[in-house]
Amino acid sequence: MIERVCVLGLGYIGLPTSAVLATAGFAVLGVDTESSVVETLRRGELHIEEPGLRTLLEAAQRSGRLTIADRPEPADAFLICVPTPLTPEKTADLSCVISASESIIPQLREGNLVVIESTIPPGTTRDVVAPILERSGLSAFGTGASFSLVHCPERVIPGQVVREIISNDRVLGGLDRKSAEQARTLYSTFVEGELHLTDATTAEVVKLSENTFRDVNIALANELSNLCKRVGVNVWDAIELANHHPRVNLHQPGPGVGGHCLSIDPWFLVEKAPEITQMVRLSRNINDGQPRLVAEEAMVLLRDVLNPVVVLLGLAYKGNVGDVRESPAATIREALRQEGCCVRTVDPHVEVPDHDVSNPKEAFRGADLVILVTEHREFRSLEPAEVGQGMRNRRLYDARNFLDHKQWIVNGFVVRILGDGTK
Ligand code: SAJ
Repeated sequence: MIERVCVLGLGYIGLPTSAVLATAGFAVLGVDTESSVVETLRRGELHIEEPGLRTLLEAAQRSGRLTIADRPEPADAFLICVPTPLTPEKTADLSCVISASESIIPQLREGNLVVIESTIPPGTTRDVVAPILERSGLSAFGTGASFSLVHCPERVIPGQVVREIISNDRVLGGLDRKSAEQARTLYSTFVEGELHLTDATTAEVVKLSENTFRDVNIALANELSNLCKRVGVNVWDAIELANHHPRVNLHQPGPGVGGHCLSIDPWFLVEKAPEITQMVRLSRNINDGQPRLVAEEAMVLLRDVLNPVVVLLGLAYKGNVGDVRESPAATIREALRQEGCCVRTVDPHVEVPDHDVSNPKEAFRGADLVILVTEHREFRSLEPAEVGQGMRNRRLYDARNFLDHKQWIVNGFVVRILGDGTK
């Protein structure tokens, strides 16, 4: 019977999961090794932006069942929700998963359940995490297994985490069947989607396949976008029409693929078999090339301007989130600065660093070009007349086909759209 749950890592996944578990009736110990995170949460404040998370956390804190700490304590179940970044060699950096697993060793008891929600390369649960946990003296394998070990990959999309953590189907990949079944008793208490039981390595591949599917699809959209430019077609119209086919679902082109998932996870497949994952690698490279392409197209729009001033709308990796991890905007900004541009950034969801102008009106003063990088809903209500007032040149590059271009043209803007070869 699971009553006490210890969640390791209080980021985008661990924090909402801790809160959901507490509201579902478990006694939850949320653990983070970052002291600033622990202090912020103990004050009842949030260190990340996610719609609905504040309300969820307040409910968890009101329940009195959520405690925040900097180290684990004995529990019935341990959930590892720590990041797995990419090394410079484009392999998984498992150091957080390893240290979280090691921190459980002294707490592990017979009958415990350990779940890894972090995204990991195939084989990690069995070959890396299990041997670490067995240093406790308990056994993970075979008929003598004395604790359960499961990979249950998180699948929530930033921006809709609070809803999806409950509504999404989950894959429970156990080291053995008993492990997967024990995980089912925990997840069935708060997941409304279906629970699919499988083995740990299959679950690892499933998770990586999901994000790779999306990354490859976006790479195709980006390649088509560049082709459309060449042949004088508007890619947005072409994709919209193609998607009327009952078996076609092309994704959207854009300034690049950011965030902590799509831009990283496909490499975990490549790392395991570089010679047979060529499409995965090519797609990654295509998507990684998009920010540079945006910068190049911006420079074409600025070729007659001396000392150009550019305003980037958006620093976050996608619309309506405050997450800047792996954001294409940072690469675009850097590339434009290298070209000699003065670059300012406006982002209502992100605390923009000091050297940028965070007051939108100030940002546009004397500028030559506005680039829409991130599709934040706030940018739709920008008034082109107001934006253009202080600008030196009224030019707009929309890398997401997001703004109401007619309004901008009426107000004297020269407008270019990524992937639109008709202009
Ligand atoms: N993007 C495009 N074109 C599109 C869709 C997205 O250029 O058509 C870009 C976005 O602008 C963004 C990046 O891709 O920069 C990734 O955004 P996303 O919304 O596709 O996904 P993430 O990274 O926020 O979340 C993904 C989700 N995975 C899938 O949908 C298969 C989510 O369900 C996962 O839980 C999450 O990765 C994760 O944590 O792995």
